[in-house]
Amino acid sequence: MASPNRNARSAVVLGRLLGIAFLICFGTGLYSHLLQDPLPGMHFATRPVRLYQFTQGLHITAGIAIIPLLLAKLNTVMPALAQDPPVRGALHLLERLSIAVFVSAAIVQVGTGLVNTFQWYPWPFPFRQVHFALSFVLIGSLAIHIGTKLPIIVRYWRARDSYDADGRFVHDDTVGSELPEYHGTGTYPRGITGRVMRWADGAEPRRASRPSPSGSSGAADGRRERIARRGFFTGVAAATAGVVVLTAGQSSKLAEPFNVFAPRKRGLGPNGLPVNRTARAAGVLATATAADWTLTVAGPAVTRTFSRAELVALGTAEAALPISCVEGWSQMARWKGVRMRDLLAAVQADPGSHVRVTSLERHGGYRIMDMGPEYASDPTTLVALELNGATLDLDHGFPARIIAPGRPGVLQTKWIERIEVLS
Ligand SMILES: Nc1nc2c(c(=O)[nH]1)N[C@H]1C(S)=C(S)[C@@H](COP(=O)(O)O)O[C@H]1N2
Ligand SMILES: [Mo]
Repeated sequence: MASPNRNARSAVVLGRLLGIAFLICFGTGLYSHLLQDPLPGMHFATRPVRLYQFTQGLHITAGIAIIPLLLAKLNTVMPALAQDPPVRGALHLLERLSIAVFVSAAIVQVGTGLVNTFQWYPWPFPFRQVHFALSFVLIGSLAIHIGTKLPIIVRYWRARDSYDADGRFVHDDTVGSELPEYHGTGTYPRGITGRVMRWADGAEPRRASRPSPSGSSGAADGRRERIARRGFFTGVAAATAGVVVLTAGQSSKLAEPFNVFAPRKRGLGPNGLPVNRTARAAGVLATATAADWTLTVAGPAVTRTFSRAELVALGTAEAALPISCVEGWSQMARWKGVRMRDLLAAVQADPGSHVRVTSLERHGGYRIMDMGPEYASDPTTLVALELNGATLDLDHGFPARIIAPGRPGVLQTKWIERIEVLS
């Protein structure tokens, strides 16, 4: 009986799924990156307000699904990795190099990304920049890989061309570098003991299933092969669905009851919302609780300062907006405060301005945040003072924080002290 998964058709089926997952990750990742580092003149959608919750949830979920799919794919093509001779010409070298680059980049990308969702950054380099650069290495080597494998992909794209009437996998020896077929027990070409994978050679019949080594009937052999294949793919599907369902609860309410693996749980934390960095960790305990705290709003001509009591008197606007962290957790919340555009009007600035917000935090990448006019003028963009019906907790940004629609959590600046109109 042939191996259930060590054939070109299985490699193509898994490759398709991986290709989709990598493209989802690339697209949603690019979107997330540009939201945080926009190119000049870029404008972003502010509706639906949960847009980023959706795209980033997709990013993390597809990234997690890649893990079992990649393991299954590596298992499927394992014999080809140990092939002999290792290189059979220039095109083959390119093909093998692109796979080596792709697999190692994928392991680093998915591994560091996964660790990152647990808010753990144990490396000395800036995660986002490295993740961004590596994504182009990944997509580039993936494109080369797909290009060099195109004949096999086309040939085995549809199931009905890959199996004979008995359900046995059918080899096509016209395809040059395809996977060897499982062929009994013995030694790998490179001296690895195990099941022998023989390379298709001219002696084998074209477009015909191999005769059964056990001598059993084709139909019985085909049935066993089908059952084994089904077992393999059911296992892969269960593993993939398992990791997705057991973590998606951090960004989707639907999957919430099954959230076993994801680091953040809904509804836990002050004001019923998880905290990403506490006031203590941010070093703002003293400045955020100081009685003389004020918010400065600097317009092109007029600058005003507001005490918290003055803001509370103005702060009657409400909005339902999620915190959607780049690390994959999201949660909807009810906010109350002063509209950004009303504060801009108070200093005679155009509501369609670029705005820079500064936090009380002295260090780190969250200290300064810029927002474009699409956010500054949006009626749901608030300087928030209340969260879920109570005063904003110190860990959620007291005395005041920013909340805006459709933006990553990193841009929802806490413990703010200054709003500056840029243009
Ligand atoms: N000043 C400041 N603002 C910040 C942060 C921070 O560390 N410092 N963390 C950001 C991140 S990464 C997220 S996800 C949200 C989380 O808000 P929460 O802790 O109120 O849930 O706050 C954002 N605002
Ligand atoms: Mo975050």
